[in-house]
Amino acid sequence: MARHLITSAIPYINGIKHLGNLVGSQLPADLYARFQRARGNEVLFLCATDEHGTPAELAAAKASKPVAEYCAEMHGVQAQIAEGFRLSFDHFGRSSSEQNKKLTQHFAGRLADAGLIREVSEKQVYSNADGRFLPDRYIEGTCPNCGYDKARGDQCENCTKQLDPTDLIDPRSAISGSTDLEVRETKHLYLCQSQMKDQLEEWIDTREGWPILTTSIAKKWLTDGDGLQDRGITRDLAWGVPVKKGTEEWPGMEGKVFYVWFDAPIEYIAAAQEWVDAGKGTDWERWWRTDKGADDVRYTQFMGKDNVPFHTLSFPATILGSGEPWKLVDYIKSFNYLNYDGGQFSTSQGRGVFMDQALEILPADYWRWWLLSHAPESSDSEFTWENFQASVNKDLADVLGNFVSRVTKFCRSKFSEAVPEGGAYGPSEEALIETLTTRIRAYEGHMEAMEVRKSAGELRAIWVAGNEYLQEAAPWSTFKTDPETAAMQIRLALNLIRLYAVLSAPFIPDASAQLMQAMQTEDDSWPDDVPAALQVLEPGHAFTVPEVTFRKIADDEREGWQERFSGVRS
Ligand code: B3M
Ligand code: ZN
Repeated sequence: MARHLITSAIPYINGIKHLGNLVGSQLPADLYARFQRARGNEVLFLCATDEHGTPAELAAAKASKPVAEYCAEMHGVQAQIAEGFRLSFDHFGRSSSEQNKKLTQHFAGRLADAGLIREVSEKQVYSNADGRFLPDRYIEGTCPNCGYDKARGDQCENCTKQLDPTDLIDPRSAISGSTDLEVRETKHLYLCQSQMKDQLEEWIDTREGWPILTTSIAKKWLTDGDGLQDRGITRDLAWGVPVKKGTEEWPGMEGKVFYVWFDAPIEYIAAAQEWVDAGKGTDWERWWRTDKGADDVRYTQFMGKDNVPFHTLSFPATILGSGEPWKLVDYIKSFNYLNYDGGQFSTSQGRGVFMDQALEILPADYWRWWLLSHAPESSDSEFTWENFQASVNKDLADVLGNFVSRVTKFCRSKFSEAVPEGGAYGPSEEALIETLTTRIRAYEGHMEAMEVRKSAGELRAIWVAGNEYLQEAAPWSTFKTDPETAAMQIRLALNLIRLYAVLSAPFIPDASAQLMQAMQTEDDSWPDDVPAALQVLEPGHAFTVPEVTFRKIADDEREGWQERFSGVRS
């Protein structure tokens, strides 16, 4: 049994995420976690809310709430929506936890002891109108790298370049819009990433089979311009992890907090501690400490491409620099962007479909299927309502749903609500089993490789194979002349429904559970042996005809949604 540690990038606390966020990290991570569990492997799947820094402060101010209260509330909201999408986290933590605070301060202390942190007296932007320093996202302006005019002080959304607020051209305050800014002196801590350049580069060069999207972004920041830059890891903010050297005060750093991107990835570790402290697990170190058994763990991270620099460079620099035996990531699966109907999904502009809205319209499985089967892997992809309607109607309703309904209803009307006996499988059944075996092995290979679209394509082909068989075997005609053979065909088809439920569960868990229940079985063992898997439901085994598994989306309904989601969310 293999052991898989799986983390999804932790979503910012500042509001409900849109479908583009979902498909870029949490949803494919869930697919992989469910698949690994289904294969009988041990999985620890962690996520959390990213609660510090300017995004949280800004959102709380907008909601007129104290930031701690705002975060607690929004964590609850995000946790509930995650459940609605059936994201099967073993724990959904909070980066503002006590565990993360301690761990973050611990790492800072270790890095300081290793000589990897230096104090810098620097000039920072101060807003006279707002009466405060303006770090990160409090400043907007034009990106010096690509010219994008809405770049933020920490990163340009357009070209992914990590920025410092003072890099921006024509800066303005994101709080008040004021351009009455001046530069003042303040002291901050820098992580000496440049000292670790060779170590990081060697580590990245020796990662096998990493996606190009991941390594190319990492290499770019290692080698572009002057190479890897030291990063400021503290901020003049009130909300965050107070700057300390382990458990000691840090002279000169009073009233400052760590930069949100310093403590956020450390939450991956803290979430495992939270999981134990919440009584859900017993030993977090065997997942995270290579001296305590984590050597055999395979650690996979899921994220959007804009998060890659932090996960390939900054976080590994923290881990390696600590000199302690922490587990490093084994594989980073990164995603491009999902666009919305001719433009971008945008949280700040309220453009697109947000997770809560999606669930108001249709159950999670419809969204999971569409999003995963159109995951932005090799390039950006686009959500359109037409495509969503077409995929749902075809793949889910016509292919899978229809198969289930025809088979169960036919059996009930011609035989009974129990698996009929019939004779032995003939040549067309053997041929189907062979096709299915080949396809199921391919499906496993794609899932193992986290090729999300290819996996969906293979699963769809597995559903189609059953439909084609049914169409050809035509038990409804066979029945008239040879009920014995029709019985055998239906026995196979009912077994296929169970097999589909098992194979499809990582994609569409609710529908799979419904089918398992209709087939009145709890045997969800993975079909390592396909012929055997198609004998699990024995003659006489009772089943029920399930309610509609997937319904079709009508044109007027689709038009209504198109209209409703054409503007911006207020
Ligand atoms: N919260 C950014 C994002 O949600 C950030 C990820 C942190 S992962 C440690 O895209
Ligand atoms: Zn840019």
